Amino acid sequence: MSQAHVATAHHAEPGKLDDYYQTLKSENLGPLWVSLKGLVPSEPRPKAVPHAWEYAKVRPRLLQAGELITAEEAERRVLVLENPGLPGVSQITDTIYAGLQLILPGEVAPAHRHSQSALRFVIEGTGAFTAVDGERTTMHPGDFIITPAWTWHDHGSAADAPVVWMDGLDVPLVRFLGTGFREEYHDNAQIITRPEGDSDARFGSGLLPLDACSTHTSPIFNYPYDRTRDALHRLTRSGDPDPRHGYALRYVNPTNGDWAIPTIATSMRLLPASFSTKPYRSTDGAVLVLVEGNLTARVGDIAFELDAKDVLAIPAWTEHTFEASEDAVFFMYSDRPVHEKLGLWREQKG
Ligand code: GTQ
Repeated sequence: MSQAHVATAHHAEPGKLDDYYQTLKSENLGPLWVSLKGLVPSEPRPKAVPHAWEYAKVRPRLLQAGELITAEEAERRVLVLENPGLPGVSQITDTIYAGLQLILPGEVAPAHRHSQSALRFVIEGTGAFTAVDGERTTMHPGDFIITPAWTWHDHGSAADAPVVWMDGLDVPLVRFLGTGFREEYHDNAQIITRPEGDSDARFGSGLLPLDACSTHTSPIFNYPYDRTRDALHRLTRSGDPDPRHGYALRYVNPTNGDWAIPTIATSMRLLPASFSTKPYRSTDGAVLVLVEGNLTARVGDIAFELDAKDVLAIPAWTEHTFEASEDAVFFMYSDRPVHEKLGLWREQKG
């Protein structure tokens, strides 16, 4: 090896190096050797921490909001689930937004549209509706409803009791990319142009209109819980549950086989009574909503006892297991499609 290739250690005087860094800073330059390991980490280091929100504790806070402000005044009367590791940025994980939205009988949450994609997962109550692009769908607990990016949407309620659903949006991702736009509709509620069930008739039965094209977001508006639940229970009659995911089905865009929302993976899972999953982690950070039963979730080194309607944040690349004492059904969503589309998704089976 020639002399020129032999690395030699330079021990600059400490003051000199600091002066040099100050000069670099003033000239909008930075020494990569100081930041390299942080910029290119050996593995993901999410800022989010494992955390659970007990519905029994959040519900009274939502009802309090219902006494203090109307849905119309608030535009969206939502309590944002803020991860303790990410204070003040409205994020439940490093890339996902989650909130619980309350609508009371007779209220309207005015129509608007935005670049962010949204999902609604109904937690409590029947008879509220959301309208998207001229069609309404009535909400039932466990329904998974889609508001595609840049579609007009308003919410209302013909129920006789409070209705609460979870909002899941790709807000942090759109913020990071700087691609967010929003517009208000000229009226509170949009004009209804199609009968309820229209999108289901066209796209929701394993059939497509003859000339249907591939769409970014699934054209199925509402994936009703009774069908999802029935499918999961029928799975249990043949074949064993997956050791890490239990009986698991993903919501699909029927026009192209992709996830139902291009930026958000959504799935529903059933763990049979006394089933425990094997350790698992993946690069996507996830949100879990328990629909039925009880669940012991171990995420990193924290154990959570979840009851129905509780919400759990599972940070990216954090090993977790689930244990069900009775049959448990839970909804999950994550940023997995974005990882997959960019060739970044990884999983590790412990
Ligand atoms: O219902 O349109 O939780 O635009 C956050 C932003 C709900 C909505 C949220 C929104 C909505």
